[in-house]
Amino acid sequence: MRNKFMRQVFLLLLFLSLTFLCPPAFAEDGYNLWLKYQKVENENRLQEYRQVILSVSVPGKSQTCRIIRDELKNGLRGLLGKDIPIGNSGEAGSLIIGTPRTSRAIEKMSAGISLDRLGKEGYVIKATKIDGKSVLAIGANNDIGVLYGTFHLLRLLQTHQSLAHLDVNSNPKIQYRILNHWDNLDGSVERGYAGKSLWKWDDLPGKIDHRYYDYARANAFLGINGTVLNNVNANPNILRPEYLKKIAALADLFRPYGIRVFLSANFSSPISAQFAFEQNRKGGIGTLNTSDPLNPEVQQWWKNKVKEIYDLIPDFGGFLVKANSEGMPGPQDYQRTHADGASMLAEALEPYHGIVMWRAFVYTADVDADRVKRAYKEFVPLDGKFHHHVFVQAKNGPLDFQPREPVQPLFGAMPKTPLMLELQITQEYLGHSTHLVYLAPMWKEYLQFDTHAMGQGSTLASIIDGTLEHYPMTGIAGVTNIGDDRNWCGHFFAQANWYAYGRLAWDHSLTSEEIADEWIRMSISSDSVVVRTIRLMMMGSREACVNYMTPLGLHHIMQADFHYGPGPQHDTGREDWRSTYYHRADSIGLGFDRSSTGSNAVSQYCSPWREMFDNRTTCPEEYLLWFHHVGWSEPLKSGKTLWNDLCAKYYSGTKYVDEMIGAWSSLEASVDPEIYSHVKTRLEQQKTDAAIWRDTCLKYFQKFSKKPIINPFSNNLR
Ligand code: GCV
Repeated sequence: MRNKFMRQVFLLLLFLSLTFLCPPAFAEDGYNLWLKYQKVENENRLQEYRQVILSVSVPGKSQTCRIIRDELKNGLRGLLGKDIPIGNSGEAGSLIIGTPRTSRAIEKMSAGISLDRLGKEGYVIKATKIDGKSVLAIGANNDIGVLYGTFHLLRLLQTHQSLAHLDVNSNPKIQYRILNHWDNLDGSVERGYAGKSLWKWDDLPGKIDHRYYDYARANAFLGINGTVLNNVNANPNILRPEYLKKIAALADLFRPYGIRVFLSANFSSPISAQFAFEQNRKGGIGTLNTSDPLNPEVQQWWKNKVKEIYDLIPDFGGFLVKANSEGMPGPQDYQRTHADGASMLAEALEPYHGIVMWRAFVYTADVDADRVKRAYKEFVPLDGKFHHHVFVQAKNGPLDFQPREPVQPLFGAMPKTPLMLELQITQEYLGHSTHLVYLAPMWKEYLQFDTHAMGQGSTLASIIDGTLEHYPMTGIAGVTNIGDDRNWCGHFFAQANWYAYGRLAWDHSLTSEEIADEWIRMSISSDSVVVRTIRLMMMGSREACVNYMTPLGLHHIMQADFHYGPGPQHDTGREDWRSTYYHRADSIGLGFDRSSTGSNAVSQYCSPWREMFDNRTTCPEEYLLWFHHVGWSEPLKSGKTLWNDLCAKYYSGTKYVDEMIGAWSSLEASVDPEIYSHVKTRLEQQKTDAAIWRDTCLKYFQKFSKKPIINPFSNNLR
């Protein structure tokens, strides 16, 4: 009896110790993003790392240095499976990390290599000898560069790269690498599909959610150095003193991670609520009855507000503004130009080195009958008229973050105004957080697009990184997909898009495949079959999405407002929000004629694109129905008629989703079970949705083409 009891106690103790002392190696809910620091499975690599990293020296007293020490302590313990001594003084260590000011060893190393060209944020990582001792050194001019270098090293370890002969020199290609949150003050997120806003306004500034630190770590890992906290459809209350205190608490927290805080500002902020009420319009938070940018009282109001902000947040980044767009107020309400409005704000910010990011997402109907021409027509005449602290921030395409659109022709057409590229990480038009769509290939398509603005080689990347037109400041913005869901992004694979945005913002020359590999290895597994299978799934996923939603240049044929499912027949009343306005299906054919005999949107592009887009036979087929109204029976490059090719594209899109399901299923035994079933469930929904897209669109267009729907993969006629 006693023995039985003792055995039970022993078993219970064993169970408790196994459960609590050795938690499962991989209990995966997606929270840890790319900061998992799993123990290196490859035994040879593990031994190499253990031999190279015997001890670490990170001298320096700043908060950033403390963060580096903590991150390394955690990271190395996880990756190397043991504690590595980490010192904060002296030079003893086989891994030495610092600036010439904090570390004599780094100072000595920097005598041999110049750190000057690394600027404020760059770093070197070098296997070298200092005082005759072999060391691995991470050096930079500033602590923040050192933090970025440390994360680079942690990425190398997490992806099992060799440290032998390491000689890395890294510098961001773009200066402002910013996230745009479309988060509202009530906690909702416009176009957010991952829960509510991260920012718990009611709790701030007193209560700091630990998640803010992890947000900062994840972003610093990527080199993201700015965050716009609130929606561009800005609530003026964000500039009230009580909110500024909350924002200052976040700014203090983000600062040591190199992240500056920016705010979306409502152009009507200076207007009093009472006046607005009397005028039956939306009010501001001021005392004035105008927000005319040329009015001295308005100018002074902004100067005062800016001073108030900088008193609380000395490194405040500046304002993002959506003006005279989708009902937002702006300078045109007073017959002033976008340049007048942006420059007035920039003047207020200039003494503090703040900037204005003025959005070019405008489409006032009376500018042109064709919506996609409007931003160009409004902004190009203003080139050279903006204050030098203003960016014009433009979306990648001229319409609105469609699965595919041609490049926004503003890029290359405003050489005197720094243009900031706005990408959308959240999948507003690409299946929200239900569809697996890896966006890096899409972003690369834009970045590599040769605008020919200054002859061959004038890529979009060279415009936004300033090498082509020598912009004095350069920037990129990504509308985030982050919310308070436990896994941050809703779909586990949507984390890859946040990751890819950050990596491309730092270095747009990275390939989509390289970025996918890094992400898979850090987030899922380093097993070569797993990596290859998932990389293949990811790489074709965006093209598949284009094919099952909007192939051959179709656009904006989704459900009104929700923008999730198909709505080729949708009619919201306003002409340029109707699907039929964009696809123009009729008995003759399909597509919007934007050629020189149509709306002439082609004229906004540089030669030779202008001529190529204009000509039905030279227009790249991925943009065919964007630029041309094509007859149902006209032949395409495939040899098929437009109608048959359209059917084939829709079917190939849905087939790809089937293939992704097959590929993912083959990995069931190799990936974490929670991740496996989370993704599997979403892929099944994607399959259903893709088929709905295909069938709804083809059946709708069939009413015009009067031709049978052909599935080229089964030869069924429908
Ligand atoms: C923030 C599209 C979206 C809107 C968004 C707008 C913009 O129209 O549907 O939700 O508003 O773009 O970028 O300003």
